[in-house]
Amino acid sequence: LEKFKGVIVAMYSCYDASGEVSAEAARKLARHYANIGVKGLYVGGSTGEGMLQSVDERKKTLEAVMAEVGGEMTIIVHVGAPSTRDSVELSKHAEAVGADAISAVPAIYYRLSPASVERHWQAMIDSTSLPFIIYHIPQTTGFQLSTELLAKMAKQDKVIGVKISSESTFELQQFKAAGGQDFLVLNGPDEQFLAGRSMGADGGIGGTYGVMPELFMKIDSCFKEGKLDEAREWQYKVNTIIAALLRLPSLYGGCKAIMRLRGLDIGEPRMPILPIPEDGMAAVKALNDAILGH
Ligand code: NGF
Repeated sequence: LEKFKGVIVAMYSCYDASGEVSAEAARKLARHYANIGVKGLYVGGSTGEGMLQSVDERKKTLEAVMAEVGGEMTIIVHVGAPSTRDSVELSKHAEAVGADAISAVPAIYYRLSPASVERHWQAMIDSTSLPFIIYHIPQTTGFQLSTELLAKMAKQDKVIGVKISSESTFELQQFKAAGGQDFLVLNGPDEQFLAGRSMGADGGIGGTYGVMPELFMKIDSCFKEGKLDEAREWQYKVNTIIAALLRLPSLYGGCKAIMRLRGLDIGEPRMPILPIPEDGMAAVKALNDAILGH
């Protein structure tokens, strides 16, 4: 399970100037992270706008990533979709192209019972031989995963962990305990990376990592070496940046604008997620300078 621990970047969506998925941009972005020494990528999650893309677009993005860094980085694919049918298709595709694991949120829009969510996840799990990572993000899905359901799912060898994007380190610790031995817990809120690690998370998956992976890798290495004061200092610096990113018209629009300033044009976010307007670019430039200054 070592390959799933540490800093995993939730990859941004990659579009061309007309807003179509760009395999070329996805390859360049994946290569950029591989060159920095990032361990893995989470493809098609919240940050990757998987829910705003068609099944074919999601496949195209993953194929580009695998062609560029497959075998070199750990690739976790978010296959969650509103329907079980699409999620299963994406799961099978992830296995066919050689991804390392699949992961999914509960089905969205309908208010589903725990039994329904369990069947939804189980269909994906049964459709491949890949490891499965539960994605818990109740603030967007509305589904509150119980420790009972988590423990039940975790009894299967294929269910190796949970990515927890709720903001409670108590819940994180309870999930870790409920998952049993060797069950992975991956921290979701980037603002709490160090807090999550301190409460038992084996690593993290995050959307702001993409503009400052080195800083999260620094926090992680300080934590592993027991340098907690230093780790906290880095987390404080990171949090100042995240707070500014969250003040922009959109977080992903801001992150993508930062990547563009660095010569990596991966397009704008897809509507309804807003791009950064021209008069917001001064703030983005200042943020980019602040990140590069660390
Ligand atoms: O988007 C949220 C919702 N959280 C993300 C992350 O948990 C989602 C987090 O990086 C993710 O990794 C993915 O699937 O792409 C935040 O954007 C960050 O902490 C800033 O608040 O809360």
